[in-house]
Amino acid sequence: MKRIGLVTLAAVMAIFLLTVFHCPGANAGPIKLSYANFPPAPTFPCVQMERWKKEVEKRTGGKVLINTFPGGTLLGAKNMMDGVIAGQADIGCLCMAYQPGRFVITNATSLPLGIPNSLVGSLVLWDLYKKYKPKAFAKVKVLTMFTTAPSNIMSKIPIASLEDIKGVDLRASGGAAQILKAWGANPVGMPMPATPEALQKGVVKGLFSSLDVMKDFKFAEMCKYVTLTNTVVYPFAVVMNMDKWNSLPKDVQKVFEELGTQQAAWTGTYMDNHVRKAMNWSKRKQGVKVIRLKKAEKQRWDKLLEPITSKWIASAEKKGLPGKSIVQDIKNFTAMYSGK
Ligand code: 3IO
Repeated sequence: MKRIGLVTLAAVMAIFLLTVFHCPGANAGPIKLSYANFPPAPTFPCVQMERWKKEVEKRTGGKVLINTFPGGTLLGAKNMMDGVIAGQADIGCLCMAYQPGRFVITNATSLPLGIPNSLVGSLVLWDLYKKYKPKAFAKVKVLTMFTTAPSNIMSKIPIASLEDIKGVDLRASGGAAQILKAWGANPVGMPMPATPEALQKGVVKGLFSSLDVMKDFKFAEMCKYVTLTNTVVYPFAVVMNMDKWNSLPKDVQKVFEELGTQQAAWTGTYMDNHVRKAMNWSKRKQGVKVIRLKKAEKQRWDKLLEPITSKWIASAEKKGLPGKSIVQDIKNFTAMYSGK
């Protein structure tokens, strides 16, 4: 009798343990997802990441927990896409300008087409992605996209004319680098997190990007001049490992899907406000001088950008892409979201 009781007890315990540890859903904890980002925590790609994390955790009622990795601690600027595809991180945020040949369609938002701010840029980019579903993203689930505010020149030396900018080493990537080249500067390509050291060592005399970085990377301490050009944005994507995405319950997928457009708009609005704050701080606390190009000078600068878009269309069509309609769509979406 005693032996049968022990055997029964052991069997009951075995069934209990199997149920607890092998039946997903019965007693499974929250779904944990890692989210990698390349720049430091205080910068806008990471600020939007923390906001997305908070929204997801709230909207799923704690069913999903997001573990964030800012500052390139899990994946860096250039291996973000491949790292997410390989599953080294579940989610990753990347700047498409760092691999211009890889993200041809979405990088067309970096053509000089007059995107006026980050909110409009982000909505335009997200619509462009949804319309064309570029092959470059076939292996991942795209959660959202957004752009920076338009780029301006931040430099250690004052730049007020084409003569001033000629041959000057300035850091920029992707489409923004093409703009600098057209103006006669010497564009030096590198991801944003490498820029503080390049400025410190004097490898570059400045950079061409959105002005949030004057404060968030403290560039105002080294770059005492800002030449306003408000030309071209940098496009970003947040991508998720496809198998991980497919493993998510339907209700969680729905929360992520609903956040796509909302997150693009939130990030755009955050960026536009933050650029204003960063410039107020730069002027008041860092004595940064803002240079506005004289009207005739601005016309010379604009003129040099004219061939860029038609050249891009020709090269896109050569690759079998509908270059002309991509550009037209960016213009139309921009007019629509600018209220024109
Ligand atoms: C950017 C990248 C990382 C952190 C803050 C940032 N603000 C603007 C950018 C745009 C960008 O990727 C670049 O390289 O200029």
